[in-house]
Amino acid sequence: MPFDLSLYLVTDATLCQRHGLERTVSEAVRGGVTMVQLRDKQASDAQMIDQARRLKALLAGSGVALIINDRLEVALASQADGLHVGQSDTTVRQARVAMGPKAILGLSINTVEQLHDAPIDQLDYVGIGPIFATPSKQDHAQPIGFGGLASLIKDCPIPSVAIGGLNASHVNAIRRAGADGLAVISAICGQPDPEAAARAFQR
Ligand code: TZP
Ligand code: MG
Repeated sequence: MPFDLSLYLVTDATLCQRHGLERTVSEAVRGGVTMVQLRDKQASDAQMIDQARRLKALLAGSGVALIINDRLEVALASQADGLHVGQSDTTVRQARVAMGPKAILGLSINTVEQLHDAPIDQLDYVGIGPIFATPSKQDHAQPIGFGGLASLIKDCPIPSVAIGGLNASHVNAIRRAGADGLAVISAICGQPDPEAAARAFQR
């Protein structure tokens, strides 16, 4: 499946409670979200498989790819479009073997060493961040700012998406740094109107 990193919604179970997961995602897609990652650190695999299947049905025919955070088994069981892993999760090579050549695989990157160590030939994109400190991820790595983002992107031969503390006011700076898009949790999840919150990024 082709994918578009322009506005990548990462879900959060607590913040999405405001409108419910499915309603948050469907409204956000109506507002212009181009890619969705199901991320839930608390749910069991079975719960997450159920959520993923619902989101997959909801996104069918929209052209919006569904990516699963961390859990290879969930991605496989739900036939999601891809998997996003962190530095300490299922390895990219394992995921590629298990999911096959068509799956969309993403890896989180925070330093130039991590970029150089990444199996770039097995990856479809990297998530770079956090750009700013954020309460949305516990124990996140050191924020790198727009300067850190730009210098990592200079060395990065594959598409990239910036994450961490971003909102619609950052779109131009992220573009100037060379990223293909922004990934956000709190700027859309938990907002009073997820559709309007997503639309704000397009203006
Ligand atoms: N990885 C790095 S920062 C982050 C993740 C999952 C959280 C981003 O959330 P927010 O609310 O967009 O800052
Ligand atoms: Mg992870």
